[in-house]
Amino acid sequence: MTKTVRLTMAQAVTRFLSRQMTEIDGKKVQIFGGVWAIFGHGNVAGIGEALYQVRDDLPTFRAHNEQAMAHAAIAYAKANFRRRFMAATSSIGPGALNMVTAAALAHVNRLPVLFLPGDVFANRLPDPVLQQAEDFSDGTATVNDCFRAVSRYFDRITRPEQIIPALNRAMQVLTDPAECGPVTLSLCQDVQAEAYDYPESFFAERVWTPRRVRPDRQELAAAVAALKGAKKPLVIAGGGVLYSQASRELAKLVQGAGIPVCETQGGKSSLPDDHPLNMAAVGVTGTSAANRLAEEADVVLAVGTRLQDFTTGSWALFKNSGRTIIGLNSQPFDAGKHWALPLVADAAEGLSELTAALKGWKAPAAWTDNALKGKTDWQADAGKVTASTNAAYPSDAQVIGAVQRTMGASVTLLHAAGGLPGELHKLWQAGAPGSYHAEYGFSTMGYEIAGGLGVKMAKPDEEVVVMIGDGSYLMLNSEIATSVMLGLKLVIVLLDNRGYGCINRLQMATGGANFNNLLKDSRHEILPDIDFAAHAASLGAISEKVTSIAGLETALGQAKQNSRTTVLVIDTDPLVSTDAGGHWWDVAVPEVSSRREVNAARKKYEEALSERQA
Ligand SMILES: Cc1ncc(C[n+]2csc(CCOP(=O)(O)OP(=O)(O)O)c2C)c(N)n1
Ligand SMILES: [Mg+2]
Repeated sequence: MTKTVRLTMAQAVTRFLSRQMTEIDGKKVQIFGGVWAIFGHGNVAGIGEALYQVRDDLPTFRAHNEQAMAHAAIAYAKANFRRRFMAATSSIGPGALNMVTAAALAHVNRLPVLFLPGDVFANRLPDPVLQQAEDFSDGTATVNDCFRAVSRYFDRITRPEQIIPALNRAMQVLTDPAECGPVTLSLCQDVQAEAYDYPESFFAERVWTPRRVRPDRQELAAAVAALKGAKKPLVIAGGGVLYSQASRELAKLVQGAGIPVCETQGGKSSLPDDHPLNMAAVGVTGTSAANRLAEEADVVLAVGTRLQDFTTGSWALFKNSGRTIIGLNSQPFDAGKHWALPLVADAAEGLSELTAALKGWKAPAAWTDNALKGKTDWQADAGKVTASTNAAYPSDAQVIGAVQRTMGASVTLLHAAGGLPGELHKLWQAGAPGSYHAEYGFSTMGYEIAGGLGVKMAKPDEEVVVMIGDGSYLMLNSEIATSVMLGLKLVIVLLDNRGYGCINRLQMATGGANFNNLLKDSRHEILPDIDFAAHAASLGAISEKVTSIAGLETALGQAKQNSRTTVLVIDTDPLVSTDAGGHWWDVAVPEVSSRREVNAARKKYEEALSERQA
């Protein structure tokens, strides 16, 4: 007879989660690093009580905002190269929906996270319960259906035994490199508390190791033939290189064949910035070194990238009309994009097999030498814009220079939205794989601080530096208090340009009037003068407003010594961004307007559109 144990559905969930394992560097560890939770009536009695039962095996962390706690969970998974992840549980209604944006963030970035929002009563007897939205025509609809569009797997648990196949499926999705993304198990409040005789075997320890798919023979042969015929080959390294931890295999291939590499936002730090063949950032926020090559490349080996518009310059960057793209990706959806020759495989496996098959083949030396020279030219340009200054309002690039000089390349640098992603993509000199943590798939304002917290949980011994604009800071800063509470130190550099600087610049570039972006251009009775240092101090951080680049460097030196989260605030110039490098980006400009500036921008826009090769 099957041995069973009588547990509530919620108790079964937490017990199951605590027994899922993985292996890192030959050591067995829990695959769930913990559960983030904010309780309400939809989860406190069910999941809340069940988390208490396992608190010594599976830690629970409390946050101040459900979106932020999900950000922390997602960043934790990314910093662990998807090898370990977390769950996040909320009440029903607003608590649950606060996590929907984060679910989309994880979906876009292909990152694993388990959402456990509470849901309405499956028995429907007390309806409508507090925070229940009633659908007039569909009795099965609840607000948690919003998660469907942004989950790789969504399920609503309306009977306690449904959790058995649902958690099996959840683990498959969370650990599959191709399918990987958010899983939402929407847990009806009454069912969380219902008991069932679960088979003991359901709670057996399981060890999940990442699947490394090897290439199909025909696809490999086609890719090798294309590369061997290349005169101007280029590798684009995307986030998949990091997720697969394939940096060594990438270096081996490109060093052997003399192929220059460029990196997407997600793929930056695949090779260290000082690797001679690393042309660094590609695309809209790319370096001149990378973009020059991208324009001419005849064979583009795109590894682990979604080929998002920032990478392809909205498909106007790759100008060689005879070009072939090889899509090396674990996900066929990505591998075959834009008529690429698909090479469906794990990045490390695919790169190794390409290296073996290309043995002895080298790209024309003139192409490789040209790349090396382009890199030197770019480094000279980058050095100019990041140099120190006495200006009252330094540029983002000058602040980046100060952070780089003081903190070095051994820190993990995190950012997500505003003007910083573009500047950091070009200018940050990354060190080890994963030391550059950009959330630029969804570019979610407010990811930064909570994301930094998740990274620090994954890498407690490393210095985690968060760079953030005033807009992002004001959108979501509450987890500064959590970082202090948990003793997880962050160094946060806040660039205050008094508004949405990058969108203001985009508005001007598309012919718009300065309107509703910078605070001064927005409807106001009193122009805000926000004391960010005082705000951060009120949340428990050490904080300081610095007035110069030199002052920032001194304060950063001190921040390294601090054991508590430190927030350094500096006023910056909202109008300046780095001209060097870069590429056109498709942002639709109005076809008719009464504004002369818009009409001029539209003309330029139409010219740029004609460059696109769809
Ligand atoms: C949640 C969210 N809302 C809106 C946007 C669009 N957006 C991108 S950057 C930006 C302004 C960011 O301001 P700030 O953080 O101060 O950075 P800055 O542009 O000034 O460098 C806005 C509104 C976004 N990316 N995310
Ligand atoms: Mg700003």
